[in-house]
Amino acid sequence: MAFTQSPLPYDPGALEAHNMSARTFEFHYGKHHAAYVTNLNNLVKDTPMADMPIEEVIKTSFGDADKVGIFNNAAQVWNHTFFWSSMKPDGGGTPTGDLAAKIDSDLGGFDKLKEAFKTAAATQFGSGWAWLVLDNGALKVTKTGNAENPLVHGQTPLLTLDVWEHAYYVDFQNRRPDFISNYLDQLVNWDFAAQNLAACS
Ligand code: MN3
Repeated sequence: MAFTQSPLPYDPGALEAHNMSARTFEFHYGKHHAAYVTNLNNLVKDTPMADMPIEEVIKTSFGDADKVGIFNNAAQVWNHTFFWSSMKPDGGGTPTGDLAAKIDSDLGGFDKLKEAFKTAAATQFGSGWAWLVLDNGALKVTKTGNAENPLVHGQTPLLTLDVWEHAYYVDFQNRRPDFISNYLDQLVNWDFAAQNLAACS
């Protein structure tokens, strides 16, 4: 059974008005994400990992020197699928309900969360990801390098932003801080984060 690339949750041109172009999706979804799926399938072919849920492949291969390639590709497949759902057309705005209340109690409010997220995303040196996670029942903003993700640290991801250069170079060139602000202002899908939080309770 081969791993497959999840369909985008919206049209590849759906975020054009919010500064993420169809051209970005042509490469980021159509080339980068697709290549991770192809690579993963080639690496696990005819091994027990080919039949594991992808989360198990990620957790099992993490930290295993012989399985670095499997980990990198499996995690990147998962991370990108999660990233597409972390955005939506007409995103941005403010969280509501239980998520908003938890942001207030755990992180000191929405403005503090935004600042922490901007800092994490901007200071991830080189390639990686910024995350909002649930860690031992509390919200936390984190960053990871390359393909690493919160699953391998026992955390539950609620939201992510890809800060690999390929994620923003087409639309923002070298201006990562502008890409981060645009994500928070116009793209982020707080409903997705709220659903992921609700699934934990
Ligand atoms: Mn990427």
